[in-house]
Amino acid sequence: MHAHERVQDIASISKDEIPAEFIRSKNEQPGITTVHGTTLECPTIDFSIQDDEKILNQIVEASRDWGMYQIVNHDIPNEAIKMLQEVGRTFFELPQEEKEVYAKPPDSKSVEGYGTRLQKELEGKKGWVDHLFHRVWPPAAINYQFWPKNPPSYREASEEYVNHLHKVVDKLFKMLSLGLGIEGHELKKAAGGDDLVYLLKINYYPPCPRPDLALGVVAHTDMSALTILVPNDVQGLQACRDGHWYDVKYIPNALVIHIGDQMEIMSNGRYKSVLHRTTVNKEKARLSWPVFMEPPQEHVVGPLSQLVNDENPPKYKSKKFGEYCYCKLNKIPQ
Ligand SMILES: O=C(O)CCC(=O)C(=O)O
Repeated sequence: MHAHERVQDIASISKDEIPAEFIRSKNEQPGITTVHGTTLECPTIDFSIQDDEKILNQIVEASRDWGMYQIVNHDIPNEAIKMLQEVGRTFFELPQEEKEVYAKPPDSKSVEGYGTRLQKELEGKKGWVDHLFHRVWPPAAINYQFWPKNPPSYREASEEYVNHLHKVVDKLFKMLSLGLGIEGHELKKAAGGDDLVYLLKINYYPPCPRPDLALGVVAHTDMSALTILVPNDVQGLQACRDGHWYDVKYIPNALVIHIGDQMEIMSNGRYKSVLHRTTVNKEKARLSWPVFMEPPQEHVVGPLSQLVNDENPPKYKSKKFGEYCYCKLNKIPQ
């Protein structure tokens, strides 16, 4: 492994400038393309109100019009989020060679492991971010070789967070189903049911001397059905609305929900996956913990049959999730 392949290493020796491959083209540079003076007020949904119908309507509208929203007063204890964040940060602060033990094997077809670049970028540019990916659910899909052993509480903290996550996942799938006029269990079933895979990613965005020129994660929509994310307290997430980029306000302990491509497909376009990207910070490391809720690789996903008829023909192909990912990552049309 080349010593300077990790962005964390590059960051540690970059004082005022950054290497050319991190400088985005003009149409992407956050310094030029961010709308200033407004943070995007993407919807905030309070799960603690005693009015399920109101929550349902808010989720459905936000999933249709925005594809992104934040949930507050969910049942996940702040302490569980804090522990998840603490163990992740501790891992990324380990010496580089300790992290390399978990590096994604070069010939691996899975994304699992510690790594730096995911998507092929057309101009050969790089994002200012390293990551760790590993599946956290269901138990049969877990490869503990990619779970850090240091800090020792890493596994317990991650499992604790996942235990709390199930309720939110099931509630979202149920409400999104009902919002399509179908039975509550249908959407989750169509996404893989009990085999639905939860893939945890930790993004580590080191401090960057030129946050005006670099991006963390470049503009993309998630391939998942749903993504549930918690960031640390450093601003960085941006969403695209009508072709403009806006900061998404950081709300402590909120869960950020992204509608992913598979949800857009299953709903035949009634819910929209959201185009988003991240910026980086000059002084502070930013971290985020998205969990991607994905169908198993061999599972076929397409518009739900209940939503398709002569007036509403399918707008998307049905295909195996694994094939969808292969096409997307290699920029092959779906
Ligand atoms: O860091 C974030 O807030 C977003 C991360 C993201 O979009 C991704 O990892 O796909």
